[in-house]
Amino acid sequence: MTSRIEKVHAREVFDSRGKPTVEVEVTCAGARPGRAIVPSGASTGRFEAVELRDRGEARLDGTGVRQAVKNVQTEIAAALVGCDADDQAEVDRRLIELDGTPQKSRLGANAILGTSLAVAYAAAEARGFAPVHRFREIWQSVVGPTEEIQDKERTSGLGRGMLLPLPMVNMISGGLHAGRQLEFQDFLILPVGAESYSQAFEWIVTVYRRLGQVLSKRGHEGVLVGDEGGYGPKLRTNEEAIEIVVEAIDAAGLHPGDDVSIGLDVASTHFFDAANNTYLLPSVSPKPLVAEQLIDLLERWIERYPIISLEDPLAEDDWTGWREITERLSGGVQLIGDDLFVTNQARLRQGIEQQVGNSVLIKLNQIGTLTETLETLKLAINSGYWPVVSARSGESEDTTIADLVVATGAGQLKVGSVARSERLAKYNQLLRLEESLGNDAGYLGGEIFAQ
Ligand code: 2PG
Ligand code: MG
Repeated sequence: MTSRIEKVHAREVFDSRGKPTVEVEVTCAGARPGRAIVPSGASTGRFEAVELRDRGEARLDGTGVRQAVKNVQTEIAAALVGCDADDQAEVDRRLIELDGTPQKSRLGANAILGTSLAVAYAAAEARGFAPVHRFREIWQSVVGPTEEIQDKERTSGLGRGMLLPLPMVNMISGGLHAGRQLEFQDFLILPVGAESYSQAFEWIVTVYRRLGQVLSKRGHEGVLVGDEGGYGPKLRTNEEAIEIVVEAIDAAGLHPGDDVSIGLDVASTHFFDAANNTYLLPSVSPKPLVAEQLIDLLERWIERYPIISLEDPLAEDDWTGWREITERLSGGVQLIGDDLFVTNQARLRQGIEQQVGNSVLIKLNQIGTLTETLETLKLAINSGYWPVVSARSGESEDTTIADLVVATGAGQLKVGSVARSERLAKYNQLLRLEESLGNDAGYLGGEIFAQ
């Protein structure tokens, strides 16, 4: 055994919203510790793995994670010390078994994920690997020696070699990330015409700057930002936000559609009235909308604006609405399930069987271990569903998703905007990887959507 786990340690640290979160350090014999920090969502899906917080305690309004930290230091450490950090699948299997609940609520998905990732980093340290190469090895072991990646038309080219991702970047924030100024959560851009990751990123930064100027010129706040660094202006309607982003793309000297397209995270679960099966969008209509009307509205916008990606256009429980939108729009638009699939293989499989969506957001902490995350990613690619690796709205200096998206060749990454260092930590790591990997990593960019 080259990477025997000697020590498992955890501490409470703080995320980009000043909320406590779990950091885990795992040390293999004779090596430096591997370390990971767990992210945290605000617009969480009901079916996500459970974040353990010290509810009921006065300290930090009950948001502390001391119990989760303690779980790592006691039960989890006892189960893992002596194990081989090179066997990620076995480590994750043990963690799942030790917890014993369907949503990892006993030990906490934060305790479990922090450990799972720190083990991967510890194995990298033990063998002197850069994290991206360790993640690559783990991905290959999930995919199998026979390269069980199937050539599905939509996802051909994904999941094989290493790839720098096409970034999907938040420009304007609404919903729960910006004090509910707008009902929709993210107004994003996808620099589909760029030829490399670094060019894509430069375009994004230019559009972001122009957007600030356009907002100020129109009399809006062009400086204040939401949880993910996107602007958080007080606009009247969701459509106004789209118009302003298009104007900013133009102002950057880029062509809306050919160079830079638009994506929306509708995050509709948060304005869905489950009792009546309706969507509450006061800025669009004083009367609640049924799914069909919301789809009509989105379809009109797709005709009017260069929108190529819609995330959670319908709520996490609205399978009927999801089926309808997939039937109507999946030919030309990426339909991403976030709250719907929660990186969960069983839910994604249900979606594939029912022909719901054509893309899945991949968030490590929605499911709680590295291996399960990669299993879901593999299922997506093999089923012709575009994977989009994603950060959470609460993040840290941890750069795991940057290394992971490159190592797996998943193709797309959603991190938030280009202001605020917990986001830039990832974008900058990608610049480093682009440089250090050179020809070992490709870039498909907007070609991903050519299939
Ligand atoms: C989302 C994410 C990231 P949160 O909904 O896609 O933008 O938000 O982490 O709050 O769930
Ligand atoms: Mg989302």
